[in-house]
Amino acid sequence: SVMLKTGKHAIDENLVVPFYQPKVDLQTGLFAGFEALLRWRDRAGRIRTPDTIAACFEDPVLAVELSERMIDQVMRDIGAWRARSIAFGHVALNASAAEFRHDDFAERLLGRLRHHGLQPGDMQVEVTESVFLGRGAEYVERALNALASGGISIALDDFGTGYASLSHLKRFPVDVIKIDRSFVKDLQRDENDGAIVDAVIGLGRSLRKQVVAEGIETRAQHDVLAALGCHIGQGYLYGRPMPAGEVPAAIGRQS
Ligand code: G
Ligand code: G
Ligand code: NA
Ligand code: MN
Repeated sequence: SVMLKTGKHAIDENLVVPFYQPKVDLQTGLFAGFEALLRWRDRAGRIRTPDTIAACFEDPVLAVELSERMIDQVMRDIGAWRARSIAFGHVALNASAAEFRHDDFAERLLGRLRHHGLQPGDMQVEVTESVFLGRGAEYVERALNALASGGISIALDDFGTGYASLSHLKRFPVDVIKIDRSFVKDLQRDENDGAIVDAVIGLGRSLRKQVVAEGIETRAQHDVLAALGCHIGQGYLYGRPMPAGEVPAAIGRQS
């Protein structure tokens, strides 16, 4: 298909460009870390978003090649920030079900981390509940436990939109719950969204997991989430995904 060809082009030409979106501590207002979001440069030099190569994330071969390019570039960026003592906190990396299904995902990531001389605390891995579908739960458990025992924290992304989330929180070493932005969008108008967000924050508190709210675009959304005790916020209100080169200045500006 055209999409797979396009994705192959991005991989072959090494055109994967991670962008970084800040994650903000809702109590202090300071950056707690960043989420790495894949971007790629097309033949005309334009920066494109993953929806233009989404099918590649489902192709077992291309997904791994894309993720390897992404992981190495992210680790080079982190290495450069570390060398300049830039306090970036951590970088959260998205892992698709296809790449996660490879037997050696955790070992590969930990190996790249050592290769680049980074600390496990520099990184977090975000998975959606789709990783729990398909292959056996024992397999997912093994992979997540390997990441966790290597010191890499794990976030459950798009929480509330998947299936059977509560048993996953109990069984797997999940450190962070990311409330899907569909629940944040109408927080002002929709009482049900408020109740759901409140319940998830309470769940996080009881289970001792950090709660991140995604898609915060307005000060009013921020105020509600901060008042409810949500730990971390992410969204256009605090910053759009930016190239690595803009991260040090963005960190400098906030203090
Ligand atoms: O950055 P944007 O909002 O356009 O991202 C669109 C989707 O692509 C999101 O679901 C996001 O999780 C996913 N995505 C972004 N970067 C990566 C990546 O490096 N790996 C994987 N597997 N998914 C990514
Ligand atoms: O699936 P995941 O949660 O990883 O997707 C993150 C996506 O959400 C990225 O494509 C990112 O660009 C997008 N995003 C980040 N902040 C906001 C926001 O405030 N509003 C909207 N609509 N999208 C956002
Ligand atoms: Na994500
Ligand atoms: Mn998400």
